[in-house]
Amino acid sequence: MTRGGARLPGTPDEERADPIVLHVDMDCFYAACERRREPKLRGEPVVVGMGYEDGETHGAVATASYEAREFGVESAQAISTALERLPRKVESDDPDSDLDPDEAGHYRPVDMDYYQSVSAEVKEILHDSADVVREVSVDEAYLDVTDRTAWEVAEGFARHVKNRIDREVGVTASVGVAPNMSAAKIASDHDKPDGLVVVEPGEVREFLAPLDVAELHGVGPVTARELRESGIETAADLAAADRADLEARFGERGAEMHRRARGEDDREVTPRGRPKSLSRESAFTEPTDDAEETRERIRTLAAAVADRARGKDAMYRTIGIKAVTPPYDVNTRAKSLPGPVDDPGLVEEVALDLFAEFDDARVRKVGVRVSNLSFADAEQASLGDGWGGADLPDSGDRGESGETPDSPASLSDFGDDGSDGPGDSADSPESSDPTDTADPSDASGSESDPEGQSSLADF
Ligand code: DCP
Ligand code: MG
Repeated sequence: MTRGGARLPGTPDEERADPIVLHVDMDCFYAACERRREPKLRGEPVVVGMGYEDGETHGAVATASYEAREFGVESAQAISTALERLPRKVESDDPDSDLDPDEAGHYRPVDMDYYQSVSAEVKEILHDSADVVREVSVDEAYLDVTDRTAWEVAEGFARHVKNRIDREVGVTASVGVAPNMSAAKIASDHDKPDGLVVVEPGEVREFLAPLDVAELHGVGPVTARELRESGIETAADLAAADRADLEARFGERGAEMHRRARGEDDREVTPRGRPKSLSRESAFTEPTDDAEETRERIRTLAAAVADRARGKDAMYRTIGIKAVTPPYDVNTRAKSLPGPVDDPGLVEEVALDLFAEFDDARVRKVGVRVSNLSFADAEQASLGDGWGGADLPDSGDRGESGETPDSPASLSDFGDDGSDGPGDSADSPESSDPTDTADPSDASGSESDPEGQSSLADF
C-alpha cells in the first residue's frame, strides 16, 4: 500500500513524510461506561466484575477505576480479593451502615452490550478523524493520520480527537502520537489516565530509552526476566545489545525486540474492524431433503444477516448462499446487485432464489452471506435492473427472527473474510479482547462456533 497525498513542506519528492500514528486507548473503559450512565459514580472507586452479580462475591475484576486501583484492586483479580481491599459500598441510605464512604467502592456486573454501544460511538469519531483505522479491541485503536495533519500541529490534532470523544461520548481516552505503531502504543500508556503524549520523529529512541524492557511491545514477563538476568533492564540496554546475540537466544523475536527498542517499526497501520462480508450458517441435526424446512431456515438466516448488516450500518451489493450436501460438499452461489442496498426482503428473496437449485438436494448445512459491503454514505441503488422490480416487499420479520433464539440449530458465522493486514503476524504484540466482536477476521470471535470455523475457508 502506498500512502499518497500530503508531504511535509520541504520534504524531497522521493521521500515520504514520517507517518503520524495515533494510538487511542480508553481509560478504565468498562468503569467509564458505567459512570456515563450513572453519574453518581464519577470520582468514586468503581469495580466492574466479570461473572459478578450484585451483592455476590464470585467473579473476577474486568477493570477498576483509578480510584479503586489506589486500593490495590486490579484487572483479573478475584472479586473476593477485591472486596477484601475495597469493601462494597452500601448502596442504600441505611443509617446503620458504619462503612466509611471513602473506604468503599461501587461494584457492577459487566454489561458488554452497553460497552459495545459506547465503543461504537467512539469508533465513529475515530473513523471520522482518520482514513485508516485499525480497531484492536473494544477500547483501543490505531489511526494513521499522516494525510490529515502534519507533525507541527499533530498535538493539536490529537487533542481535538481526544476532546471530541470526551464531549460527544462522555468517556476519556488516552492518546499517544508517534511515527510508528509500537511507539504510539507506549505513548498512549505513558501518562494514563487522560494522557496525551507526542513522540516526534527522531525522538523515539530517546523516549523509549529509560523504559523497563517489560514495557516494550512484544516483551512478555518471561522474556523480560531473562533479559534482566543478563543485565538488560531498560530499552536503552536492549537497544545497545548485540543483535546477533539476541537472535541466538530468542530467534527472530530477538531481532524484533532489538529493532523495537531502537524505535524501529515499519509496520503500516492497516484497517481492521470493518468486515468485508457478513454471514450466518446453520447445520441440520440430520441431512434433510425437506425443501420447506430448508427454505424456512434460509429465511431465518437471511433475516439474521440483514439484521446484522443494519446493526453495523453496512450496505451490501452481493448476496450469496451456501449449501453443504453430503458427504461434505460445499456449494456456493452469489448474485451481485447494481449498487449497495440495505434491504432485508431482498436478501431473503435472492437467497431463496439462489437456493432453488438445491430444492431437491439433501443438505446438511445452509448459509446466507452478504458481501461487497460499504459503510460510508453510499447511495442506495434502485432495485430494478433484473432484480425483481423496485417494489419487493420487506419481509417485515427482521427483528424477531434475526435473534432466532429457538432455532433448532444455533446460527454461526460462516467465513466472514474481514480484511487483515500483514501486520497481523502471530507474534503481533497487540492486546486482544476476547469479548470484542468488531473484528470478524478473528476466528475466535464470539459469534463463531466450531462449525463456523471449520468452514472459514469455504466461502
Ligand atoms: N478487560 C477485561 N479483562 C482484563 C483486562 C481488560 O475484561 N483482564 C476489559 C475491561 C477493560 C477493557 O477490557 O475496561 C479495556 O482493557 P484495558 O487493558 O484498556 O483496561 P482499561 O481500559 O480498563 O484501563 P486503562 O485505563 O489502563 O486502559
Ligand atoms: Mg483501556
